[in-house]
Amino acid sequence: MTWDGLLLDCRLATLTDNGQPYGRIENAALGWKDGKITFAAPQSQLPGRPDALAAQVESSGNSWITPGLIDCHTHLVFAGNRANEFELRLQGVAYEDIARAGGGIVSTVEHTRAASADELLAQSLRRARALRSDGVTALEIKSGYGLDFDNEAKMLRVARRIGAELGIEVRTTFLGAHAVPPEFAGRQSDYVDELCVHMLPAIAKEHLADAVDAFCENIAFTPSETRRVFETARALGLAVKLHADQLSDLGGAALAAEFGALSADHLEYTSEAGVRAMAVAGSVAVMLPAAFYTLRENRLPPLEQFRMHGVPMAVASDLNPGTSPLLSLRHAMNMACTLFRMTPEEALRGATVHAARALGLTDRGMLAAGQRADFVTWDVEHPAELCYWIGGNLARRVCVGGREVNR
Ligand code: DI6
Ligand code: FE
Repeated sequence: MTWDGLLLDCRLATLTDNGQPYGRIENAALGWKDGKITFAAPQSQLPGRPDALAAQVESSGNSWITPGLIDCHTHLVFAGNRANEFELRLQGVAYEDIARAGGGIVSTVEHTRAASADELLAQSLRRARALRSDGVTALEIKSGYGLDFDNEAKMLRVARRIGAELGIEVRTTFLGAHAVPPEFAGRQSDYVDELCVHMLPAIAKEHLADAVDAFCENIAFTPSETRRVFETARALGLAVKLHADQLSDLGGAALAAEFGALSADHLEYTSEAGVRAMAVAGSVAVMLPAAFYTLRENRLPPLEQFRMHGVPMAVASDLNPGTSPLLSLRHAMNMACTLFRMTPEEALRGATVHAARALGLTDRGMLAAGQRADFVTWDVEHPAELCYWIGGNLARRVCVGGREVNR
């Protein structure tokens, strides 16, 4: 039983429920083989001499090590950007007026449709690299700026290529129900037909998406349209998740729960009934504080109720060109603490073990034997620093399956 690698002299934030803050183990060792963790425990419990146990043995110099960070909600594949709208909004132009003048999501749709797959990949890779450089080893990427089959498929294929190119895990989500494309203007229900009758079955047939999402909101799709999308997804055997209750309470959280959603995301306006329904369904509540920040919202998601009812909370970047041009998951964790009053430990669980659950992944998010050897060595003296420092780059070494990916 020779392991591929063994790190000695570690401080592990395992995020397991071992009774210690952060699932901490000091004076620890971390071993792996074939991409999976074989040992994550006190060094004194190693079953032999280090050099007899592993092909490569190294001291981490008492570094803190966490599971690889997982960004469970991004829209990072898109072309162009909306810095011009940022300037307009700062001059007092309303978001709705920008959208009416052909800006907003529709302007990103135009740019994304016009871009070749290679251009889209080049632009999106830069953002994915930024996330990876500060500790992200797995991420979700949504479509939703193509809004016809060919362009949605192009986005999802580009998303998968990002994973292959960067050596990280990418989970894809079909978000055809993000906005109504210009060619269906004024015919929203025809577009929902198109989604359910043609696009979703074709996406499923080509195995392009791991899950299906919708933007359920007054300015987007109604609860009954969302229900149709979810029923179609269920019939095709695809998991669902939902942009729910971000700007108003349409009962999105409860609707997601009714379909056994992996997660419901945003949730600023979620009622206690919605929270209870999520608890029963086991759906994860994904906090997206950077969108809250960018839109200068003031209604906080019901965190105390999530805690009380035992709904696991994740934290994600929501990286998108309109409401969250954020290139750091760690920065989202900082905002989750400062704006939403999550504890640093909750935020770190939210970007590891709970984020994994929001993606339906059970083989990562913790440092424990049998989990994937996705881990990050950090330049910090305490894990709370991962949420405390704003900006900068604290990840020293980002490893996926035991292999360093950010050299
Ligand atoms: N919620 C949002 O806030 C964004 N999409 C979504 O579903 C906005 C995306 C954009 O403006 O491009
Ligand atoms: Fe989003």
